[in-house]
Amino acid sequence: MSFTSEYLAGVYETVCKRNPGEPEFQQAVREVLESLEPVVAADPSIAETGVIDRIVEPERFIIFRVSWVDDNGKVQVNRGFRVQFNSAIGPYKGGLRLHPSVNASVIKFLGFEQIFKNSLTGLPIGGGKGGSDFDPKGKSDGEIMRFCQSFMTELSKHIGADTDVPAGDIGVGAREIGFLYGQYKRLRNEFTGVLTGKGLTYGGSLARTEATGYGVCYFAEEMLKVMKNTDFGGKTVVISGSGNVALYALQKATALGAKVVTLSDSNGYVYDPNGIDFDIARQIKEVERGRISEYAKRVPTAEYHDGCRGIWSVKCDIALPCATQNEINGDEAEMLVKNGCIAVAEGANMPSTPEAIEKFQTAGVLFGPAKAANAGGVATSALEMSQNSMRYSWSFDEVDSKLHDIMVGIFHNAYDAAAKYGCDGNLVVGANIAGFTKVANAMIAQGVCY
Ligand code: NDP
Ligand code: 2IT
Repeated sequence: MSFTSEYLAGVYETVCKRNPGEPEFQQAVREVLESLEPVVAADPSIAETGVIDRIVEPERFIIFRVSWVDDNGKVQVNRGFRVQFNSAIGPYKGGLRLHPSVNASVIKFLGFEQIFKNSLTGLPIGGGKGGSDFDPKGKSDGEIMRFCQSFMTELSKHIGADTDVPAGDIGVGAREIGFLYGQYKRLRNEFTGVLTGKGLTYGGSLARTEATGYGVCYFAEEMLKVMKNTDFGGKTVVISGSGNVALYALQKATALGAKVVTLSDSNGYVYDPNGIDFDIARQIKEVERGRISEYAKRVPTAEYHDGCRGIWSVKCDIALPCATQNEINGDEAEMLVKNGCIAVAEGANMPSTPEAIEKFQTAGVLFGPAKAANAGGVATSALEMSQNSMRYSWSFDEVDSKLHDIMVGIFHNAYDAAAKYGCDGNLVVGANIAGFTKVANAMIAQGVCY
């Protein structure tokens, strides 16, 4: 698709010139700008505020060296990042990703998406993201700790409970948040809610571990109910990934009456026609930190297939991609459509390529975009921040019930915004417009300050 608005075309051209060789960031910006066409058409004066020109440029981007000593006494060097993208509606908020594929483009795409996602939650959080090209796979606990301590030694200069509050993402879970938190506290001598996803003994929130996966299912449940008058009951579900988001999406989809037949990692996928057993999968992935191939060794009805992309050829009613960006391309989307898939809700960030989204939407497949469908994780992080401020903890059911209401609210916010701008049922457009509007209004009200 090319832009109808010359103004938006110009903004996109500037972004591409300013961020050359950053395909993921350009892809994320392009999708949002395309969604804003009806907003600009309805109110061309928005160009004069410069708000769209400003929102695509990070407020601050920090890049730093992270050196640490491995178990053999050898010095290792990684690169650390934190993008503080937008603070119009609250302190910067977003996860930290540790994966060898992390670079400036990946961090900026994630930080940009986070602005709109966080706005959609209805809670006062700005957009940020960070991480490193450090590969946690095969590292000892000691190596992970030394890396995290070195990473936080620099990051601590830039964050704070009212400034920027990081959390987990790929490769960052409870263990890493613990090491990061310990180092921050040691450097600052401050017990404060500077990170979320903390352990329950030191300020963490009940249900944060489950929140992203549960949230995807709550969002999908509302989308199925409102747009197709159906639910998860009796449906076959394909879930990709086998990390934090995938595992808890599996648990909730199963509880809602669906049969989840797959999980994957970057090496391959498992298929179990009887439905994947949550307890066994969690034991292998969360407790033993093993590979998903292990599942097929323990469960006789399951088969393991080498190569993760074959997962999209598995016949299903609902697909929940929960691994990584661009994991479903146009051909794979077409396969899902041909096999009768009726709904896709994105647990991962930007897992569908633009071609895949187009295939889903053209075929009438319900499509819940990441920034709406996976916002439950960061929403619950914001609930953790509230609990830390109050020095109080809510029960699991209290947090889960707020999460449920937030996800239902996000669906309706996106659905209504799409309808208002004549794009009925297009939740990509709806989520982008609804997320944008709140941030843009705050930026305009605060003047040209960045
Ligand atoms: P985890 O590290 O817990 O799990 C990541 C999973 O994705 C693993 O199974 C991993 O397999 C797989 N994966 C990672 N990279 C690739 C790749 N290049 N190709 C294929 N598979 C891959 O991360 P999360 O579950 O936390 O995150 C999953 C997705 O959800 C990410 O896109 C993240 O940004 C998003 N997300 C996470 C939230 C959270 O609260 N944690 C909130 C909102 C979104 P392997 O072990 O082989 O690498
Ligand atoms: O992509 C995301 O929303 C996350 N990784 C969660 C961020 C957070 O601050 O909880």
